[in-house]
Amino acid sequence: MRKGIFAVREKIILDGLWDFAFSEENMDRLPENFKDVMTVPGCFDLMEPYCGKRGIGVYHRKVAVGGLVRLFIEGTGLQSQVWFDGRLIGQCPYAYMPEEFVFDAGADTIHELVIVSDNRYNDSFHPNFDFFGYGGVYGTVFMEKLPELWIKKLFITTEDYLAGTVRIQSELSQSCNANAFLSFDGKDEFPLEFENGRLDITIKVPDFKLWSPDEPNLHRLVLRTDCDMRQENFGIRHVARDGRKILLNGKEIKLFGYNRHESHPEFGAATPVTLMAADLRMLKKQGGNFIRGSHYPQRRSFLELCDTMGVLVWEETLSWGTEAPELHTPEFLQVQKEQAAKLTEASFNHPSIIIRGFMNENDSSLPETRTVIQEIYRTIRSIDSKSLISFASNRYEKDLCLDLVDVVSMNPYPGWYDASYEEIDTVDKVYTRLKELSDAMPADKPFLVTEIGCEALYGFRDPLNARWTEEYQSEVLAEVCRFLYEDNGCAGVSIWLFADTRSFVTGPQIFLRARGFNNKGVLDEYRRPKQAWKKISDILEKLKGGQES
Ligand code: ADA
Repeated sequence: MRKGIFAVREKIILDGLWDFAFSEENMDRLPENFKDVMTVPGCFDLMEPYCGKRGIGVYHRKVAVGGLVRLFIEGTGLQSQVWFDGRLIGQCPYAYMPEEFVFDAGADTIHELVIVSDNRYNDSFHPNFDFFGYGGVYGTVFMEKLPELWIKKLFITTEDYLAGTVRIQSELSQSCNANAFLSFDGKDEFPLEFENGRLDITIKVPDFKLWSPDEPNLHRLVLRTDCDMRQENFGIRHVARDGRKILLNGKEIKLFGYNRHESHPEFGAATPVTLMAADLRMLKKQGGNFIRGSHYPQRRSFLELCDTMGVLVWEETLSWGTEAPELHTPEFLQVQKEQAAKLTEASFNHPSIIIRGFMNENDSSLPETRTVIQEIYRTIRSIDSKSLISFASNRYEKDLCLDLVDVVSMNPYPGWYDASYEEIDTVDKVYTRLKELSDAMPADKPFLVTEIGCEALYGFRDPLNARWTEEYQSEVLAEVCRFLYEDNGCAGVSIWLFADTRSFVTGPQIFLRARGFNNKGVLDEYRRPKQAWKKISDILEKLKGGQES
């Protein structure tokens, strides 16, 4: 046991002002002159004179670096290319997906880094998606200088939460033997050995504490070799299912929270970390514990906040309402599998992620969809042996794929998409429909209502309490809470939607989306609470009072 001097990787933060050029046409080659500047992170299509335009935004900056480097990009949209000194380094094919590139940056001097962000729709981001497709660089960008032999992978899994043991899987960049040292929370180091570039051990964390939403205790692991060091925060926690229940650390937990888009009218998908933190603080203060990260990879900074603040997360791949024949093509499956694998690896060590999701509202009422779901499930499971896996369905009783996943998740909209000429409102249908749906679902799996809600325009109050009023939304969501907290075999609800979110601004669906926003937020897009926010807060407060007494 000893303590040593660490070889810390030199990190170069690349956020800030970049040169910028834009074209609505394809480009034959990268521009040589940049007449404009743009901030990173940032969405160029929210900045004049590019507001709402679709085309190619080229970001350029100089960087003083040399040797082997790792470039990290926290997410871009809708797809991007990365160039270094005029050489194509790699692609960011999927919006929101964090990407990393390892390459030789050459001599230690000034180099040119370019991110080409194309915000035109593509095969994995269609114009009918009910959330705006932003261009630009959504999150932080940095480079790290790597030693020749570097620690490539570091996965930490809770093995036994009662004993505080974790499995550590690590890989070096080369298949060789190497001495290593491991320490937890700055305490004594343990000597270890990589054999043929790999390490796979199970070890007890000294003085361990469990992670949970109420007590989000994190541990810090440092793994170092003679020439490299990696540090990771992790939490010791156990997620399981027992019949209809979700268990966290052996105890039943009911999930309550919201679907949340990484979106703000002025920042688009490049929301500042302060806004993310403010959102999560509102959720926690209300009494919620769960966010469904709809409908794409979450920013690493968001997951770090959830780990630290104690919020449970469903993370999912990018896709929205895919139907046959696209759903059954080998290309679509390949893209989903690639996304699922990348995402599972990228967010592996975040204790906040308890459910890994994929393919929102695909047509799972078709028998041919079974293989698609099976293959994506297997892809995730081959990397992550512990998390619960699910997809959110809008096929309800007709779904043919529910036996293939760990958690059954449904997006019903009683009270909204069931309008009739006879009634101003259908609030009375909400509880009964949810009960009916719950009763029809398999008894041996947790059942989640992953979406439910209705549109309300901020500030619109009306004595008729009709659809689009704050009053109507408030009444519907009160019924949803009643359903969740009465014993109906429902393990959790994520209300659609946390905050109003920019959606279609073109196309035939704009008539469904007043102002070009999905207005089902319980907060508006600037996070101003609608009536329902207070109503839900009061309900949760009362329940808490009831539990304590
Ligand atoms: C679906 C979809 C959401 C949103 C919602 C709505 O359930 O998953 O992204 O479009 O409907 O508001 O209609």
